[in-house]
Amino acid sequence: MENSSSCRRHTHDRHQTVALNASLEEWSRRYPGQVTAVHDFDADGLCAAALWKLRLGGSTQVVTGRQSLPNLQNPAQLVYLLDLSCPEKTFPWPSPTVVIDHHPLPQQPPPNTLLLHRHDRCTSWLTHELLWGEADSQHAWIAVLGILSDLGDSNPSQLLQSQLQRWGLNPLRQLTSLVNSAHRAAGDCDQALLALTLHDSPSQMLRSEHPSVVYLRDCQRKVRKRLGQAKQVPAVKRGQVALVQFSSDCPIQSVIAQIWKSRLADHVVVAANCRNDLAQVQVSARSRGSLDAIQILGQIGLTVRGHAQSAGAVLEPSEWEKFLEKFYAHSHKR
Ligand SMILES: [Mn+2]
Repeated sequence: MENSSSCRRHTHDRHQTVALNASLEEWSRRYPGQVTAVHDFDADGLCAAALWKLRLGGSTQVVTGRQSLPNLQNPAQLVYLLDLSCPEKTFPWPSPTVVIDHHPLPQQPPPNTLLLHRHDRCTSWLTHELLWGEADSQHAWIAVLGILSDLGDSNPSQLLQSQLQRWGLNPLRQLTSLVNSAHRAAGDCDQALLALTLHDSPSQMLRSEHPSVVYLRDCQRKVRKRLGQAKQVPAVKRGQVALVQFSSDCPIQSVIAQIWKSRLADHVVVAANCRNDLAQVQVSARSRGSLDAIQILGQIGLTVRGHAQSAGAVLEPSEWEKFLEKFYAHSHKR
């Protein structure tokens, strides 16, 4: 094992992309063997994986829960970790690892890790820049689906604006929803990855009758039905927190949180999906303006991870019950 000084970190410098590119090239030369990508399940993670696969052609593995990284059966010579943060101290595989990501950095990254990090990008955008160059490539539309999913349509990104002009907002939005429907329906995310790598343009993918796209449309119908049910549930407001609690077999809590966030400017929205099928509670928190969801929820005993305005957690039902007690107790003090 190499010591932690072999971990190279590039962030916040002036020529970020150039520096990141140079280190990636160096690492690719140093480890010319098989590559594997371990990636997130949402549109950003899937689009990053598609851009990676189109460029490097290795095997991919989606992580279905964000709680832990998988044990790889046959670790490649070089592993890429896409859109999944970088863990503290170790990976569950021995291989050197390239992390392409935009989440907060760990205090102590594992040894032999190359961190390609920018907090002002999403992962699909950064992956496109690193593997396909800064100009729009033929696959730029794939990167843009990740931007729409993670950063929205008003980000000043050149890449986003030029692709919006070329394809229009609606088709790109429809595809973003289609790609996200795989995990929201608790379905097979590899179908979304396959669909992204098989089609040459947004219009081609939208019109496609390929089984992967047909599958995604089925997922989308299921998600719409479940969302229609969960949208009926009212929010309970206490202090600065608005709680929406429901039970669904589809992990749609982030969509519900997003919907409520747009209605409630002065509250941290907590959407909690009591997954009876998994015996866990999946929590998604969203906030606007200067409201720091991580901090505000921390004060009432709910630890969520992620960004200040977009965070989440998975709890055991007993932990959730404890939080509910604090949530209601907290309100009496006000
Ligand atoms: Mn992301």
